[in-house]
Amino acid sequence: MFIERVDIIRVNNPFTHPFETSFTKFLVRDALLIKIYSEGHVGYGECKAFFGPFYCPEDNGTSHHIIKNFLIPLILHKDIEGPESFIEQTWFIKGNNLAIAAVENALWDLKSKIENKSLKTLIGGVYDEVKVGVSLGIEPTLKDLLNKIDHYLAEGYHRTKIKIKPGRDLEVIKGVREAFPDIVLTVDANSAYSLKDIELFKAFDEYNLAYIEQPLRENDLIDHSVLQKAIETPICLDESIESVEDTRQAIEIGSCKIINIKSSRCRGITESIKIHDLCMENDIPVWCGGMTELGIGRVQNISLASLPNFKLAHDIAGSNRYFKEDITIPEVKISKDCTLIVPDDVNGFKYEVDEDAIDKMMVSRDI
Ligand code: OSB
Ligand code: MG
Repeated sequence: MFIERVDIIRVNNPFTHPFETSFTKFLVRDALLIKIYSEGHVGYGECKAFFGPFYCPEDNGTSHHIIKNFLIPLILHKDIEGPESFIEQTWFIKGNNLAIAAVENALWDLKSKIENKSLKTLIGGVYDEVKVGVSLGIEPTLKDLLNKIDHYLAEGYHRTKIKIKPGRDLEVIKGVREAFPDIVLTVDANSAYSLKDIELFKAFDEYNLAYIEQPLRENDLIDHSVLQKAIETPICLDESIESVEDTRQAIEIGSCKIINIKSSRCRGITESIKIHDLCMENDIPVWCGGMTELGIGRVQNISLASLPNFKLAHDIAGSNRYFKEDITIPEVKISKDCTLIVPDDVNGFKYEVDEDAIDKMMVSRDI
């Protein structure tokens, strides 16, 4: 594919309700979109970075810089084979996975359009629909959180995940469990704890959590292994897993029993498939994580989650979970039994990007 042009567009889309994690409180989804033009087609990618370096060291400023000054020069006015060969070319760049993934994702979209095959077909997906879970932020009071849980259970969400942080953990879990004794419940600490908190995590065992997501810091594979051996509840790694090598090490030393794959955190779909395959060989179920993305990223997540070892409910909600308006036609919408249909050339279902919606949300562009 000969790459004729690349645009970087920055958009802002307000959340309908503030989303608070252990690291910050989000009011607006500030995002970078990438458009890659080739042979009469446009491939779209969404950079999953945030306005600041909270979830990982990247933010939209650093991602923009890396995309513009290091990634675009690798492909612009060049004939490239596709997303996999692009990833090989990024070997010299340390970190900056979210920036790399944005371009890689756009190249998958371009490949899909040029070959007229769905992403599901290109990567060998097997599911026609995927199950949806909900991720709920830290709320001002327990009552607010219980109301939110009630609301999303009524919509049929298959798993309820609540964010925790030091000081807002055991009491919250206890309160939620008492109110909802039977729901599939998980917690996400976003790396806010250390092994000093081991007694706290032992206390979580009483509440029948399906897993604890990323309790310790991202680099603490060894400490996660110590923690996993001390508690019954499975650990699910998120931030710690950026590559198939991280995955191999985590599995070898028993740092987790489940992995959340975010293609953005792992440089894209190419590496995510390898992580998926290694987990499958080792009986480690995976699910698709989310970054409160807009429609472009959301739709690509749905396709990735069609691979066979994506066995648990995903953080790929309908767009209306976070936003009043989104940037795909149709909007990403959950079905009656709270699943999302995987776009596919077999069922003929596909999403288009809504350029007018992007125009309305645009705050700057670099073209
Ligand atoms: O750790 O999974 C996470 C949102 C922003 C940053 C990190 C995370 C999250 C979520 C929301 O939990 C997932 C979603 O619904 O997109
Ligand atoms: Mg997480």
